[in-house]
Amino acid sequence: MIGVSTKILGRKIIYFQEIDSTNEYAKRIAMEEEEGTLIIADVQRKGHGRRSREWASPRGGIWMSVILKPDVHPRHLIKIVFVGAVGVVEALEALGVEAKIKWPNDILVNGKKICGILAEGKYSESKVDYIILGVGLNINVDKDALPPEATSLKEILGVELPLMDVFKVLIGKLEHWYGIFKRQEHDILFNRWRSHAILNRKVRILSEEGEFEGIAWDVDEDGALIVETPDGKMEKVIYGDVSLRYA
Ligand code: BT5
Repeated sequence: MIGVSTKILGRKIIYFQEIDSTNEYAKRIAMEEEEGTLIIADVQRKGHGRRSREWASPRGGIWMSVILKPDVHPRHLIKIVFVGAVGVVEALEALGVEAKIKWPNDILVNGKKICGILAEGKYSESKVDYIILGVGLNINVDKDALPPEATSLKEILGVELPLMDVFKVLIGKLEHWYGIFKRQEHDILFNRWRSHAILNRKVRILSEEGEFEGIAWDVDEDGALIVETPDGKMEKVIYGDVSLRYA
């Protein structure tokens, strides 16, 4: 039994030593489960990111997904990834590690990715069935088990941390920011996000429609990235199948 002090997140915890993917499992059971049910595994055999990109999930990380059922209009669901990002950054801050958010879903320390967030939902035009907030955080993971552009808390701190301690801090922060989201205090969420995000930077956006360069200035109230192109036009880039590189 894992003792947690959160009220919603993790009120039911389903733990696996090994699983295909906690997000996939969460999607399979989401309709029958109450809000807050959390799936966590020591190892994922088929952890994934956006567009089925592989997510390395060996022993030593937190690989978890939480089922959420907010009573909000589906257009707000995009903001769940911002809840995840701010929660993770604050959890790392509580452990003495300064992290930055790279829009839309990467958390970096010293320019290297320590965490990825994946929100996947089921909803109609007017109603949310569920949204799964998936978080993959590298804690005691050895460097050689990760892609070269990744890092872990172990690499940064030089010591291993008890996974359970990090987990408890993390879900406390996620619950706090999920409460703010549910109360529709979106300004508070975005302002906090901005204070940790890498903005005012030259970026290159890659999407299926092509590539363009510009300066990332801000996010709008829907979480779209506002990029100024070299001819002075402001383009809005929507979280989806895009990737962003710092130019
Ligand atoms: C993400 O995707 O960053 C979201 C990853 C979400 C993982 C969690 S773990 C629990 C839950 N269950 C799942 O199956 N998924 C979620 P994306 O933006 O598409 O980035 C993927 C890219 O990150 C890969 O192509 C690699 O370059 C890099 N990568 C893969 N594994 C990594 C790791 N462990 N740490 C850092 N970077 C990694």
